[in-house]
Amino acid sequence: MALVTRGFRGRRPHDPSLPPGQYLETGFPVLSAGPTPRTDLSTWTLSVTDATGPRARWTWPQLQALPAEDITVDLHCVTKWSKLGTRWRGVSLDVLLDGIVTTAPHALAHCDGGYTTNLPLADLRGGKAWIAYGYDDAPLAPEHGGPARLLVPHLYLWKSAKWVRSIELREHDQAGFWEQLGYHSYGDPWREQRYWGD
Ligand SMILES: Nc1nc2c(c(=O)[nH]1)N[C@H]1C(S)=C(S)[C@@H](COP(=O)(O)O)O[C@H]1N2
Ligand SMILES: [Mo]
Repeated sequence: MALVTRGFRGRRPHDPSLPPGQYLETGFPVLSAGPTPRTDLSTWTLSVTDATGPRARWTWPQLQALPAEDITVDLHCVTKWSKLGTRWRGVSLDVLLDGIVTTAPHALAHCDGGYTTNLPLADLRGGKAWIAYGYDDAPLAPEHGGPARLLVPHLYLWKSAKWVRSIELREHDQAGFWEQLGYHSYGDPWREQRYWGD
């Protein structure tokens, strides 16, 4: 019996909550392409724009006044770590996009510091994406994107733009920072869409 047990050691079944090629991370690594920007909350705004200009804009107090949700989700980074059951607080993009009529099928998120990432607008809707400003019952730390970041947990974590300041609605797709450098345009961790051609 002991021999049989030993034979299976080290071949534990793959955790079904881990996408292919991912390993479990218990810390919370910080991955930033540049320095952490600091923005004064008194001048901070979040905007939705399109080709015609600004469509909606919220100051920090206005964002705080919108209905918020507590979200528990798994994070999957393209560098292969996944962190399960992370707890966030934020406003659903459904709330922010409510009433904005557009034919634009694409979105490009813009951040303090210049980082960008592109997503189909449909992936920001339907209860799949948030502007998150809380993590683990505390304000979101600056290194993790505070005061507020995009949280799109069904895609690789590079799509969850930290320090997000505007969502541009676009008729034509435009590759963001990592997407221009060879990372996949969509980035579904369950289909292992890491790089161009995956
Ligand atoms: N503005 C901005 N957002 C960003 C990044 C960045 O460099 N700048 N890095 C992305 C990448 S590659 C990852 S994996 C996650 C990391 O989030 P974390 O630092 O909170 O773990 O943020 C994403 N959002
Ligand atoms: Mo990443």
